[in-house]
Amino acid sequence: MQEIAINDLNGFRYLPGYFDRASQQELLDDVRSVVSQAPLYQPVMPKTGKPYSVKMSNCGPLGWVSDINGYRYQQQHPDTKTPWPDIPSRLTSLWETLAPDAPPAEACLINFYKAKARMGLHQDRDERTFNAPVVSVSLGDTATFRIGGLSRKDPTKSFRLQSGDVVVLGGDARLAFHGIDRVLAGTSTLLKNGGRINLTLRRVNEAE
Ligand code: MD3
Ligand code: FE
Repeated sequence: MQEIAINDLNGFRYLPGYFDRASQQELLDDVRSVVSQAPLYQPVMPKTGKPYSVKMSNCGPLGWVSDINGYRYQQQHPDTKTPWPDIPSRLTSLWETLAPDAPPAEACLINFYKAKARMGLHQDRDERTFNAPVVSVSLGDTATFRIGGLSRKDPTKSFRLQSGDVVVLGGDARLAFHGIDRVLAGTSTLLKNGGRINLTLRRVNEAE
């Protein structure tokens, strides 16, 4: 376990190789089961309706969605209108291990990146509480991840996130600007047709 200080932000933990290959395969099977019930959909940006390059789904009581009207957490899949599947037990266990003081995770966002997909620099601030950390798992092709400070203008550092790596964003890092610059195609054999999956577990509401 290592904790890396970035731009004086505490609470960024980078856990390379947290999941071995067998565990990555099990997580992938979990993701396939979720996506068979809650298919990946194409989110679009509020106001402009421009599609993201990333496709998304969710599991848990709440899911993060973005459409022409805005970003929000909601209980139903935007296309099928049915509740999101449960968070697989392997991921609830991960949350309990890495966020032991936090109430249960309410949302697990699934991001799917094909080779050319990216995610611009942003903050995760659609939740109603920032006390709990965000826990993120990477599967499939390696990506270059960028993280800065609490202001968009702050300097950034970039890291490679490989299949099986876990990142925990707590403390001040919870509101750090971050994004995915690019996916390095062909760097993993986990996904037969390539691409990258990122799972982010989040608490949305204040503890009851
Ligand atoms: C730093 N996902 O879903 S994961 C997102 O790889 C998101 O798909 C990226 O940013 C991805 O919002 C990055 C690592 C990550 C996740 C949440 C964070 C880094 C973070 C929240 C605060 C600061
Ligand atoms: Fe984010």
